[in-house]
Amino acid sequence: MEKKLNRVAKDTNIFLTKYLSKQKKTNLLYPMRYGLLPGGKKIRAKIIVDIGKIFSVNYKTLIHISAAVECIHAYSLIHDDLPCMDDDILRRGKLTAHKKFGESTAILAGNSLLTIAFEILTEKNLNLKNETKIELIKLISKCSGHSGIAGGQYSDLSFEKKKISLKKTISMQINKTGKLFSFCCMAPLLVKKKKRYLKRFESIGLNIGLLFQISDDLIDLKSTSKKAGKKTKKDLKKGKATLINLLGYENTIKYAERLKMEIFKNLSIFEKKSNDLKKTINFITQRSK
Ligand code: GRG
Repeated sequence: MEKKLNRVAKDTNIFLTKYLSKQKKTNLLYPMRYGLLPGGKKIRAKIIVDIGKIFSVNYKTLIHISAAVECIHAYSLIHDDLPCMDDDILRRGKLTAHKKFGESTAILAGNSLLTIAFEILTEKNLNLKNETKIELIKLISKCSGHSGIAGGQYSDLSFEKKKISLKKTISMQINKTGKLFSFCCMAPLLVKKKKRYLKRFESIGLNIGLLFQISDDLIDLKSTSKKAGKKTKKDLKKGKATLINLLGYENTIKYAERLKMEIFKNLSIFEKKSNDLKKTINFITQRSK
């Protein structure tokens, strides 16, 4: 599984390196590269490739869409680390973008990564009908903005040090982390016009997001900064609304097992074709960074 993940990460990085090298040279390109390329697992790209495999989508198309997703993900991490948000100094084992380049540059590099994602999806060499490109851009916009990543981040910050219900915590995590995964799960279906499966894969994506968030919270609780490449043991100190803080360790593990079973049940009709995706999901639950 890790070999295949590395392959997808490498191909996504090659695409992005080439793409950025063809851009007009500006002062923001280096900080954009810094936040985007080295160190990230590119797990969202792997999920796009795994689902693309179920529906026989062309690999080049999948990497092209993955590149756009990874730009949005990198923007969200750069902004998440800012002093006005989670105020972190370490990300992917290196200084965070604002520590390295200053706050205003980090904000602008993040903004530029967000907008370049849309540019990537409009490219002529993405061999899809304009109508499909518009559907992809609309969905990724919805998953990134106020009803997705940004909205979830707003809730996450406003929930700090408050008593928040399980329902509200799950809904915050679905927006902050789950919506981008749901885009990854639905994008190959939009490409192949398999609209009858959209709802099923939206739900799979949201559940993968929750599972991913739980493993992130477990890393914060149990891992070290050295292993994780970012500061750990922050959630409790900051009074973050997490499932572990709400349900306790044992019940969170049980909840994660139920999420995984539900995802696998939803995949059962695809039999062997979904094996790669199942392996990626197992990797998410066992990851250490
Ligand atoms: C600032 C608009 C805005 C949003 C921030 C992404 C995010 C929302 C917050 C990050 C906080 C966090 C720990 C979320 C949990 C899920 C997550 C995005 C983890 C990091 O993603 P990985 O592990 O990172 O895929 P790599 O470095 O491998 O790319």
